[in-house]
Amino acid sequence: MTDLQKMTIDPAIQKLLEIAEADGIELAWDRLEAQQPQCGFGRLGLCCRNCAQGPCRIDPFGEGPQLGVCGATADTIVARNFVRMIAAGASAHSDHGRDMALTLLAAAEGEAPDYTIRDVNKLLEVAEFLKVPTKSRETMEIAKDVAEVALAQVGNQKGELLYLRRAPKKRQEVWRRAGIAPRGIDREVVEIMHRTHVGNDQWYESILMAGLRTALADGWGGSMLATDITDILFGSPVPLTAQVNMGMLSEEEVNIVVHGHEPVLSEMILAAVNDPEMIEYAKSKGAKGINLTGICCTANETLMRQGVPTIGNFLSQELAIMTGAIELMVVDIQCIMQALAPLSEQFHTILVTTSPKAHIEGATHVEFDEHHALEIAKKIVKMGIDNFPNRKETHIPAQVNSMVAGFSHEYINYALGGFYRGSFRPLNDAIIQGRLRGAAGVVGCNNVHTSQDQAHDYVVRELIKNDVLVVMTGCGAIACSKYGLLSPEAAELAGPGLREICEAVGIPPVLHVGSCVDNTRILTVLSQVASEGGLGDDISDIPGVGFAPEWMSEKAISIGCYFAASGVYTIMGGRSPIAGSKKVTEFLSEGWEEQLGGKLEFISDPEEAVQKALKHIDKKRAALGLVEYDPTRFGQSGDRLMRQFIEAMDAGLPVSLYSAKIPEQAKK
Ligand code: XCC
Ligand code: SF4
Repeated sequence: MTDLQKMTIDPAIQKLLEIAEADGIELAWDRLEAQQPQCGFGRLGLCCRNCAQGPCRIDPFGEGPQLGVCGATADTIVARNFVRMIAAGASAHSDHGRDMALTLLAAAEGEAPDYTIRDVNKLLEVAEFLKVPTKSRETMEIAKDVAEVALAQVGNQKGELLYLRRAPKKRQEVWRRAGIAPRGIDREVVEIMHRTHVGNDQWYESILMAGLRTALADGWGGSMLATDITDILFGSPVPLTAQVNMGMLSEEEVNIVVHGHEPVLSEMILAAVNDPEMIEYAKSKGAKGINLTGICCTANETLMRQGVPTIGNFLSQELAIMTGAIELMVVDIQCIMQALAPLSEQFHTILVTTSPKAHIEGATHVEFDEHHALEIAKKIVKMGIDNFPNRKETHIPAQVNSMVAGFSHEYINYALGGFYRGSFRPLNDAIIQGRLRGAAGVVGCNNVHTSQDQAHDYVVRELIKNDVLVVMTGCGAIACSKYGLLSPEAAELAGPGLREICEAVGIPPVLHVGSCVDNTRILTVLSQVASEGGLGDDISDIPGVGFAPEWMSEKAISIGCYFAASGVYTIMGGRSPIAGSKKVTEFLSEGWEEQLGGKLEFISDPEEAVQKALKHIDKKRAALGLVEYDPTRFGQSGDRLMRQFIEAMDAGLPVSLYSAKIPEQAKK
């Protein structure tokens, strides 16, 4: 591996890294080097700063101190640090969910005129889950109640979250028995902060179970509400084609980039750049038009609903500015590097922060307010246009890849079951027959400790080769789309059984199901698969696994834990933040598996991770009494529609996979 390959496998980023090196521009990789050696105690989870008698550090080699000043053991300290990560991650997702609910409320009350209900069916479905009456009521009345119940869920104090009932009955029982059915979203997070305060919960098992309860409040609470309300406001995604990577920046147009997580902002920026007046204004400044692209999860949101191109994932953000082609980058919340502010000063790029919760020193702050959404969005876009004449030399890498995005759980159901009878039956049957060995969710970030995208790419290729259907979200989905794995052609890389299904149903072997909060779509799919029959009656019976090969954020820890608590064997790549305690490490694995049927393990070697995952899938198949997976049994089919679709994509035609127009377009 060359030095560049050790940093990223993305050729576009490699090219920009060379320029950075030549120009002496400092990036995350350089700052990582400057950080060496990183604190060994912190790395293992063995440093406690929870009170002013510390910081206390436990010697992992058993020679130095084994107890903190208060007597806390390594196990307690590691567990406390870990659940605080869960609490932070769950807060991020759930606060996002709260803001979506507040936007829905404002829209329903007529106070946010730029938002409307784009998916009434989804509203009705959610209303039912939230016990909001719908019969002979106006849409906006229902929407108002849904928003209010959603907000009440966030602040709920007693009982259980309503969405838990979406899980298989058996799973709900598991949670109740373990005492981890979450009561309210805010309550669980607050309780973690309380528990981990000095002198409180000091038994690692009890701390970690409380952590799971908080993670569940995220997965089956805050994040699930965020996904549902986003679908209500902006429409449930259906498959569409889109383009990804830096080559989607334009030499001739004003480049506006959205980065962050909340579609409330990015959807309005999209509306603003499509405004004819704005386009005319851009032309008056010498540009050919306005080009909107995105980074990270807000990009995933607009990608899967409107096909807005994505130019990169987490580790691409600094390099995007370095192209010199971005007039304005507008950010909202989460995963935005502070380094963007000083970096953008070295170029002509204007960095605009918009959230009252996410200011960056040196950036321009234009506070977003959903009550005047479009007006503010236009103001921001205009700032970008005005900056176009300041553009200097650009370095836009040519890399572009095609992909299909937009597989909501509703759509997977519909695609598999056909037009008239949406159902997960075909998926279950495929697993039962062994055409599919199993299914996997591969999600999560980039992490500067490992080569950007490499683990995502490796894990996904191996899984599909072994006939494991993969669903992806977040930066992982962006990673693999850059290498063509989310396009229909990738069926060629799949094992024979999976390839056959891809061709028959017309889907890629890797499905993009959305942003990080949309990991809840995977929970919904798993629940429906479990209820469909033939694969046991709980999520933990399904031959499936979860992966976060390049995780770095606290949100990823919360996600990993709610998957484990939902019964999924979940593997996190990179370094283990609990390595300082053998007991904690074992408890998350064997301990949780015994109680919950799911477990969480940190495995840094992707090869080992894949082998363990396949073994687990086979173990679950055997437990269900299914035929042993045999790759030679399937794979004789072909499909005309699929080939036409691929041709149309190659010709650069903007086609939807299920559009009736495909055949004619493909013929041209
Ligand atoms: Fe952030 Fe969601 Fe991680 Fe990407 S994947 S770096 S959390 S943007 Ni969620
Ligand atoms: Fe040290 Fe205990 Fe205070 Fe942590 S809580 S800093 S271990 S004294």
